[in-house]
Amino acid sequence: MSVAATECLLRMYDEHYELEDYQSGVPRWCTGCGDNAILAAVQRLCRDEDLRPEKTVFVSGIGCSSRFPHYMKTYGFHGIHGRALPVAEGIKMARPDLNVFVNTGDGDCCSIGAAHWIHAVRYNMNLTVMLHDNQIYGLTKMQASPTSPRGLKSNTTPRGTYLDALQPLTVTLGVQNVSFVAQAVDWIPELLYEIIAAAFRHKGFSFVRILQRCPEWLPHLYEPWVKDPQKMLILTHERGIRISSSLAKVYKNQESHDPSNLNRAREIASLVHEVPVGILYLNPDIPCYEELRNAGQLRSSRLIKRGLEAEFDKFTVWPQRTEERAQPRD
Ligand SMILES: Cc1ncc(C[n+]2csc(CCOP(=O)(O)OP(=O)(O)O)c2C)c(N)n1
Ligand code: SF4
Ligand SMILES: [Mg+2]
Repeated sequence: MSVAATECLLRMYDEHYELEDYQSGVPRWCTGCGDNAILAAVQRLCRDEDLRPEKTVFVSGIGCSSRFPHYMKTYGFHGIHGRALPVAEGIKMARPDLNVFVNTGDGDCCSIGAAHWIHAVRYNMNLTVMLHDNQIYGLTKMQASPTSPRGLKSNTTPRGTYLDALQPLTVTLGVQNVSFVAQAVDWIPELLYEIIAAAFRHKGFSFVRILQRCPEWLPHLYEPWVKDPQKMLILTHERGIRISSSLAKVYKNQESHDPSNLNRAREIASLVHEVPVGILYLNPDIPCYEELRNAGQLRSSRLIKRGLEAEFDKFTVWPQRTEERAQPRD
């Protein structure tokens, strides 16, 4: 065998990864927590896409769901509550070549991090964002979040919440430059995987809201939809996702939805009793901010040094030359 062929085979071997190559530690989530299903789907996706671990970053804020980066054998940043998105944007700006994923909770994204969320949609950077929506603050032991249903009793709302829940899908669909919005549920692994995979393949800010069960604090929250498949509305389309025939026999309530139809996407996002699952909206033509700004231009150490020196020079007060000072005045 020629040297070139051997090298080629070695490279192929090197660049093929197994599930174990992405698995790190033993997740500390409760038994039955939907975060486990999301982790399994993401590890499969990394394996199937052969993502190089050293070229992949998971960024999170604070919360149960935000422990996600600890369980991925890639780069990771378990950040500050509400700040996952700006950190991820900074990483993408400096290193547009990396695969950047964000895992954020409903408190993390829709409460303390809400301003970052809105602007991140508008900036449309190429990130894959998973909103783990258990409709509660899980880590801090059951406080109401903006997505909690009206009337929910919690530690901070002992008489029940007074307001209707904020709807992450309709909010995201209302922001300028929105380019990808989908919804998944942790209890249909096949679609969870397909939807996260489509989000990853989309170039732009891919926002996936995942209905995530928290058996510890809200064990019955999603029960009506888990128990009755007819309450789910599966969105299928050649430009969206397709479902297997075996799944189609169980989830018969389907709609062929063209994800380029923004108005229909908004109507679907506003449905009250049915839970839509699939891709609501997709627009591949929105430019990514990192490309508009030529991100990554300061990556080489030589260029970084030159850039820093140019910045510092702006503030330098040059000392007068000795000979100029020595000149007697007339
Ligand atoms: C600045 C700041 N404020 C508040 C907290 C306390 N805190 C930690 S996690 C959390 C909410 C987590 O809820 P969510 O984002 O929904 O994640 P989950 O635990 O449900 O996955 C809060 C309020 C904090 N760590 N930092
Ligand atoms: S408290 Fe809820 S969200 Fe947190 S790990 Fe347990 S089940 Fe999951
Ligand atoms: Mg939560």
